[in-house]
Formats: sequence, C-alpha cells, structure tokens
Amino acid sequence: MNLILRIIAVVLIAGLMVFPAIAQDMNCSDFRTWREAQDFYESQGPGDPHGIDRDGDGVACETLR
Ligand SMILES: [Ca+2]
Repeated sequence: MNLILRIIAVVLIAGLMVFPAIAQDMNCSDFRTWREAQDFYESQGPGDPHGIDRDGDGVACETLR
C-alpha cells in the first residue's frame, strides 16, 4: 500500500513538472504581430524551445511579417 502511494505521488509530481511546459508552448498563431513573436522568441534564449523558428535563421514566424 505504501509503495502504491509513493508511485502515485511520483506520477503526480512528474505530471506537475511536465504539464506547465506543455501549457506554455507557443505557436506563431498565438501572436498578433511579428514583433510580438520575435520579442518572445528572443526572450526564450537560444535553442528555440517553442519551435517558432523552424528554419533556424534567428527570425521567428516569418509568416507574420
Ligand atoms: Ca525563421
């Protein structure tokens, strides 16, 4: 019984750690202007964690320009 409770606790904690990352994933359609998208992209640092610069040229959401 104790082991089951521990497993449940670990799963819940892991879920809380993973879920915010998914909830905050941004797409180009979440921005109204290219400037807004670009500012967000630059604020996220290197690596493009949200995948809004798929071609990796440092310019986010070319479709909004
Ligand atoms: Ca780009």
